[in-house]
Amino acid sequence: MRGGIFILSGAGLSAESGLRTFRAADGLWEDHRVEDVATPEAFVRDPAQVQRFYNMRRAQAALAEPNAAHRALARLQAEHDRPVHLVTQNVDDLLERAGAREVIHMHGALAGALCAACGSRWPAPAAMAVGDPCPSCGAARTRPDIVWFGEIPYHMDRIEEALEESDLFVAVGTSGTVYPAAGFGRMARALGIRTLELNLEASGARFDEQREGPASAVVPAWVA
Ligand code: BJW
Repeated sequence: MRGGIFILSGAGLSAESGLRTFRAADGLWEDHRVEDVATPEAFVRDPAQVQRFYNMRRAQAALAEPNAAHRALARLQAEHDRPVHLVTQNVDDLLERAGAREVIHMHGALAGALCAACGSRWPAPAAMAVGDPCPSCGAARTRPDIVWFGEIPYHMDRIEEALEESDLFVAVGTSGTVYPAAGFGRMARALGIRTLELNLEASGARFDEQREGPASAVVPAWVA
């Protein structure tokens, strides 16, 4: 049965909590593009650099606080009488720290470590090091539990089900440049679902309605 709300968030949701977006002018990390550090190939080429990138991101996320947009989405999920599916491309835990439940992290989580040998997962230490052994199998092939370019995003079946039971699709703070998330709006329209974009600046993708402004203003105003 339809009636739910599907909310897809991106880096713009956490920008006002002090976490950088990827494709803004300030989106470079030590002069590297995200495409150069967030790939399996980069991890093979220079694992220490990739671990440094994610250790830095963990440190930044630990210092960040949820902003008014995270809190508004958590409140909407708690108070709405139909399901509110929070699907995020973000790897921080600011929605959870704002009180949200069941956040679907399609690109993984900074808080997780993953064994490339046996696939087991465990909480990542604040600083992962190259060659840290996997607690389950002992292999020294541990990595951040993050979906890099060329890898299949997590929870795709759940995401598809959530979309099919929704009648409103809302994209918050995402540039719509990275697939498959970039295709969710089009999928929603094909299913006859109304689409809304909340972004600092319209992304250029087609939506039924667009509201421009910082997430900390436009999200609470929409939820109210
Ligand atoms: C504000 C704001 C404020 C600012 N308030 N708003 C050619 C064609 C089509 C596809 C491909 C292709 N070549 C390769 C691909 C596939 C590839 C892809 O899409 N590449 C594109 C670059 C072309 N995708 C993949 O490889 C994915 N896997 C895949 O496709 O597998 C195949 C498959 C899928 C499904 C089923 C079966 C098979 C994997 C993608 C993994 C993405 N990983 C990253 C990094 C890891 C996570 C991390 O380290 O954090 O994820 S890349 C990076 O981009 C990160 C983000 O989650 C993702 C999206 O970025 P986001 O969130 O939109 O951020 P920005 O910076 O782009 O935009 C910020 C927005 O906020 C802007 O709009 C601002 O206006 C706004 N904003 N301040 C409100 N205050």
